[in-house]
Amino acid sequence: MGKRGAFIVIEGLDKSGKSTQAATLLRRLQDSQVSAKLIKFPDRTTTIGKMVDSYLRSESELDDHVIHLLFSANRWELASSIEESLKQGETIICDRYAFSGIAFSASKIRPGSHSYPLLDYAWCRSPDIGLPAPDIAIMLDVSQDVAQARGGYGEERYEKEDVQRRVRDVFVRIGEEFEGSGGKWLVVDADEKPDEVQTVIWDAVKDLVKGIEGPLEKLWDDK
Ligand code: T5A
Ligand code: NA
Repeated sequence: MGKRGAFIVIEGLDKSGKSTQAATLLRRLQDSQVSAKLIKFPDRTTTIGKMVDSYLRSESELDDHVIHLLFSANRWELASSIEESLKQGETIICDRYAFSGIAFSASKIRPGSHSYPLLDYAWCRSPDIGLPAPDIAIMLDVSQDVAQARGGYGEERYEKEDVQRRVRDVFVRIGEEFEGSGGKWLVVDADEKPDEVQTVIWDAVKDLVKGIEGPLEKLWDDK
């Protein structure tokens, strides 16, 4: 049996440059004759994705539990096609995944409280248990002032300084847990120029994209 494709997730705060880096990586893989495709979450094109999109633009209100489950359902919609592509030897670059799902929901606080969580961390993690696990998650870490200076910042619901600070804290915890469960979690300084960020990313994935012998793991499958 041939090798399977690599599942590469790019995560990070808002405006950390995820989409820019994901697109550059895709071009580089295609130039190197690696079969690869780019997907992104939320996938705003599906029926569920349209509800998520409307919520993010503040055009609709949803209970916080509901929006969390919709983000996860949006990933489950694509789970079997991700598995199939990887099996066929295609590498997948994924712009945001389940880690964003936990980070943005678990960092919400109860109205009127300074730090009391609105949603339990373990509850936030649970709907994504069993999704295809990435072979590497690359976390683009951007500082607040750099992110705010970038195009489009502040247009969507979560693009506020206090939200982003709490999200970043949850990302740190998620990274530790993902590493603890045997996953690869790479934090990259995303304040740097696009080319410099890409160099670090390429270095981390260049062996993985040659294909992987081992099975695809399941996310948070700690038993
Ligand atoms: N969310 C998401 C959840 O709450 N739960 C979930 O489960 C998931 C999956 C939308 C929101 O949804 C939340 C998280 C988000 O708040 P999105 O659709 O991924 O998620 O958001 P986008 O708006 O597409 O992406 P971002 O706003 O986060 O931006 P990116 O992709 O990080 O940044 P990018 O590449 O688009 O760049 C932004 C700007 O900066 C420039 C670019 O040219 C662009 O103008 N730029 C740089 N400038 C200087 N130096 C660099 N290194 C640069 N890199 C990019
Ligand atoms: Na993006």
